[in-house]
Amino acid sequence: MSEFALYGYFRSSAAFRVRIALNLKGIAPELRFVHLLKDGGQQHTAEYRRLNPQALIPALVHDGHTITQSLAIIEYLDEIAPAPPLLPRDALGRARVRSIAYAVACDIHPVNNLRVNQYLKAELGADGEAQLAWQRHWIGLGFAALETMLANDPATGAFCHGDGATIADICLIPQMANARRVGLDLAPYPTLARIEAHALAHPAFDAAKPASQPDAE
Ligand SMILES: N[C@@H](CCC(=O)N[C@@H](CS)C(=O)NCC(=O)O)C(=O)O
Repeated sequence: MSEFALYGYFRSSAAFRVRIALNLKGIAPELRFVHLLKDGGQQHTAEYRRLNPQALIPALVHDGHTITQSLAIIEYLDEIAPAPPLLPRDALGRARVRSIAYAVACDIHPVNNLRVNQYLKAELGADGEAQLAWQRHWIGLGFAALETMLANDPATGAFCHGDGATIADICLIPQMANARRVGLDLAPYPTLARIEAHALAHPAFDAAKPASQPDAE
């Protein structure tokens, strides 16, 4: 029998992505908690760095093999457990879904990460409000583009691409949670908000929410 262990933190949106994918696939991993703030950040311990030299979560261990990077983990899960599929069958559909997912995972999320905020504070003197303004700026810029991409495309359905959940939704919904946490006004993004409401009605998304995790504070 396969064994999975997920290293995560309730508030991490990258771990949130992997939790959604695991739930959609019906895989219940052992949960191992890495507190990103306690003890100077448990992601920096030598023990965790042996798993992920990037000192970032999530990491998934499957039968002794460690995988890092949420999208690599999610595509791996999609390959070993193909139902339900998290990518469309057609090449153009897959490209569209990846464009949406990467807009979040490669362009919005990295500049708002904890270590970026810590650098802004320690090296550039940005206080709490300045950090929030930074995050709202970069999320808003990315969301404006995503709103245009999704609102004007007939391929958009109840989810980002048609009526089934894909990696686009898996990236978007955790980023919406981050946007709320930093107080971004979501009124300019009605399509994103509609997709979020639809996704969160799905048990796989709902159960993956930060507040529902055993390590939630
Ligand atoms: N591209 C990575 C991003 C991982 C990432 O940035 N994780 C954050 C939590 S959402 C983290 O571990 N931050 C710790 C830090 O910044 O020190 C992925 O998709 O897995």
